[in-house]
Amino acid sequence: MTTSNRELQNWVASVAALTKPDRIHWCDGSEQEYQTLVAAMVQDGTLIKLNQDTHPGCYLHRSNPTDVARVEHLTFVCTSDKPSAGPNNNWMEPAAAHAKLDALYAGAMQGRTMYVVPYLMGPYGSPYARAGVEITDSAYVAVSMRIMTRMGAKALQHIEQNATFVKGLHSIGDLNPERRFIMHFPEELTIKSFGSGYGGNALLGKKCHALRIASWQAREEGWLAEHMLILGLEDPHGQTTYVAAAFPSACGKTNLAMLLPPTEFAGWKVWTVGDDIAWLHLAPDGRLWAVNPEAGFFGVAPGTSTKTNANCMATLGRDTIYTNVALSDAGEPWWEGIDGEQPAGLTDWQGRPYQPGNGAAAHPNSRFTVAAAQCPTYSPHANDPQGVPISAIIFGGRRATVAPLVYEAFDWEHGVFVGASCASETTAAATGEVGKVRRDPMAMTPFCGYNFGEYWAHWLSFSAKSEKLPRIFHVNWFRKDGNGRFMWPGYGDNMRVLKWIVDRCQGKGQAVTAPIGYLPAADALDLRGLTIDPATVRELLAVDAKHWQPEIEHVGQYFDQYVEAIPAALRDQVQRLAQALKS
Ligand code: SAT
Ligand code: MN
Repeated sequence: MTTSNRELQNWVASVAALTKPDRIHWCDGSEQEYQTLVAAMVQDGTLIKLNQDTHPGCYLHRSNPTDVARVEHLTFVCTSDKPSAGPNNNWMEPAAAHAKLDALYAGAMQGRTMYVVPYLMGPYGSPYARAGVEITDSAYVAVSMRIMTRMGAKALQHIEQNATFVKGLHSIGDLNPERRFIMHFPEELTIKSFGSGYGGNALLGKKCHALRIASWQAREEGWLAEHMLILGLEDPHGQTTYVAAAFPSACGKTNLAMLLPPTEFAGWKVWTVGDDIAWLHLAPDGRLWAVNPEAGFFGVAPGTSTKTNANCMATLGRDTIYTNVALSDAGEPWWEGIDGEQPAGLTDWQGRPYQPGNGAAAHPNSRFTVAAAQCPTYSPHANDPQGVPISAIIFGGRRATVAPLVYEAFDWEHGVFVGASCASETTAAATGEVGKVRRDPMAMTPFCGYNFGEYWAHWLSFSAKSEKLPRIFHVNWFRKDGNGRFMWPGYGDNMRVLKWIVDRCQGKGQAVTAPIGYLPAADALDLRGLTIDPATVRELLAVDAKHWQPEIEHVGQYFDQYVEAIPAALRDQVQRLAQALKS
């Protein structure tokens, strides 16, 4: 395979001249190609074949132990002027960044195969779909891209017809964390990633293209590229309400996207459109429509079980690549929180006989890579070219205190403020301290490809363009009591909160007005069948000025670092809330 696209030809030739691979392989995305690459990786030990009787088509990959998560401190946005990247990004001058990376790429693919991986983000035939080509020296990346994106010959055809594509160059290098960089050049639609084979650093269609580069393009072109799941809630009359929800990595997006309603919600169905990324466009009807640019799930394994996410467990039954989970004697994948007892004779994620003293058997950020089409609740509209119409946007994070279970913003502008003032406790999805509260606006802190101040202004600009924008909500499933226990059961029971959100979108659901927004009125949440103390429910919905005053002060200080980029409307929101909390 090769291409008639001159720019692509020239780029591949120049990368080959720099990196000096032994072979060049153009990926066609076929099943046969996938099987050939997998067989070669089983041969060389990159993949371990799992028990094919119980887990047909499933494999385990163990990454380098220093390469198990995104590396935010090594991730850069290289715009020609520094303020465009904003205080929310690491910045490097583009020419210096290219020089630094090109020196690392020189000869880096000697003895290796260079894979040319054309891919499409978004449904085939969608006006919103965007193409990219990733050049990589990792067969694991090539096969993962086949699961996560629409990869191969059809994507190349799209490039040949539409000409523009994002250029992503990736080499695992020698996996030395000292020589690891994830660089973005949004003005050149280019990504350069070196020294990591881990998902978010190496599968360039995902965070690098579909969020960092796409968010830049979205601002220029008037749409939104967001770190959001998309789901449809079908009521017993067959009417489906679509919502998009932004939570930081490893805060339950995959679980919410595949939610199984409690038995009290007979007749309700949840449809999964996406679990991580949404591209949102204002349509001629004034509504915001969403497509999921991805075709697969790269989800967190630990904690996934029949109890927490039965649909996900069903999705994972076959044709899944696991990364950094533990391995049982029977050749089956295992992780903390999976169903059943911990089997004897486990091998941990580093390939050692499991010993409690070595930490968890599966890495806390161990992952599965699986085609979305395998999900039993995969929406029949997930491939619709125009996407699905969004009625509600939900922001959230992991907060032991402060944020109540759910509240609704007063209007779009207030909703943008709610999103911009989000915070969450950090997780194992990125290297660094876990459990530390940090501001994470719209769950985009690691993913916005430009200055957050301009990003919020872009969000705010939508209210002038339509009167049919989604309502905006904030949720927090992670409130803890004085003993450090979660107060809300979460998982399937989150349906109770989603139901109130659907009710609000339909002009029903009762609410009371609080300084921070509209909260569910007493009895407005459907808690039938749930054993929960009424005092706990009151506590979950409480807005405590004692907690909110320092919170709003912190938000104000956080906004200060954006100096003149911060929209006046957000400053006004800080003032308004501070006032309202006093009275
Ligand atoms: O590593 S990824 O960015 O792909 C997953 C995540 O952290 O959200
Ligand atoms: Mn994510």
